[in-house]
Amino acid sequence: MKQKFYNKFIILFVIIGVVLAGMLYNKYRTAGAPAQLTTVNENSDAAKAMEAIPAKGVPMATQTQGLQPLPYTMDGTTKVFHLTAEPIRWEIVKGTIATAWTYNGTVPGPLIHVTEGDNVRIIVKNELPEPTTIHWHGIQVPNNMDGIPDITQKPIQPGQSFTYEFVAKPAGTYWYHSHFNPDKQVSVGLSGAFIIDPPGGLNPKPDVDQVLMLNEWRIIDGQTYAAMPATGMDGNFFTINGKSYPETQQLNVKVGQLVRLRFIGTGQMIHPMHLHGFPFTIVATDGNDVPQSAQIMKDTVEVGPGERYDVQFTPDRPGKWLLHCHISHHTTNDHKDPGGLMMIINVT
Ligand SMILES: [Cu+2]
Repeated sequence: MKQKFYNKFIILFVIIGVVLAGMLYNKYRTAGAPAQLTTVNENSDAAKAMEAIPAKGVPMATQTQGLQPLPYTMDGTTKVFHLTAEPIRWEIVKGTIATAWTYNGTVPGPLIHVTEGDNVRIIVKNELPEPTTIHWHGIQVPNNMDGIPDITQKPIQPGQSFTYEFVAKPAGTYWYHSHFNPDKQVSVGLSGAFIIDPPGGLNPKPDVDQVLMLNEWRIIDGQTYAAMPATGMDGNFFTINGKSYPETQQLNVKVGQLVRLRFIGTGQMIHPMHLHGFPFTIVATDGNDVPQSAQIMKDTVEVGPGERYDVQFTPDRPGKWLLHCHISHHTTNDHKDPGGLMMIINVT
C-alpha cells in the first residue's frame, strides 16, 4: 500500500519535472533564436515592423518631383534650412500610390546644396506619428550633431523640433536620412541628398549633374510596408528619385557634353547600375574624389546600401540610351516588366 503511494508520487513528480523542463526549454529557445525564427506572436517588435504604414487621413502630395533645391535664409553667415518630416501619399508609378514618410512632402526629400565651409543650420520638425532623428551621412559633423537616438541626442518626439548646426565639409556627394527605426523610416521615404561643392565649383564643371537615389518599396493591396529584405518583406517596387519606370525622369543630354551621375544607395539592396552606349569613369566614391591615377572605367557599378558613386561620361552619339539595374527583378513593377530601376538618357 505504502509502495503504491510512493509510485504515484514519483510519477507525478516526473510529470511536473517534464512540464517545467519543457517550459524552461521553450523560454530559452525563444530568447536565443534568430529573429526570423520567432513568430510574430512571440516578438512584438516583429509584429510592429510588419504593420502597414497608417494611411488614414494622410494627404496626397502636392508636388510630383523630389530633390528640389531647398531654399534657405541667411542668419549672419549661417544658411538656415527647414525640414519637416511628414506622411504624404506619393505616386511612385501611375496607379500605385505609396504612403510615404517624407521630408517636406516629397520622395526623396529636398536637395540641400551648399559650398564647402558654409555654416549650415537645419531646423527639423517632426510631424510623424513616432519619434525620429536625422543623420548627415558622410558629412564630418560634430558628434552631438550626428543624429543617433539616445547616443548623441534625444529622439525628436512627434510635434517637437531639433536644430542641427555644423560646417559643411568636406566637398562631395552626401545624403541625409532618419536614424530612428531606420529599417522602417528610411525604407518608406525619409532620405534626401546633400551636395557640398568645392570652393569655386567642380573643375571641369559638368554640363549635366544629376543625383540618382535608389530605393525599394513594398506595396501590397494599396498598403505600404517597410521593405525589409530577408524577413519575407521584400520590395516589389524599385525607384530612382522616388519614381519607377516609366515614370522615372528622362535625362536630356547633348553629344559632347560632360555628364555626372551621382548614385546614392538609400535602400537595403545592392543595385548594379548599367549604362548602355558608353563606359563611364568613377570619379568619386562616398564623397571622396578618386585620384586620377586610380580612376577606373566601367559600364556597371554596384551601388550598395549607404554608398555613393559619382560617375562621369561624355556621349559621342545620339540615341535613347538605357540606364538600369542589372538585377532583372529590380526592373519590374510588382513583377510586371519593364519597370523599376530604369531610365532613359536621351542624347541628341
Ligand atoms: Cu537592383
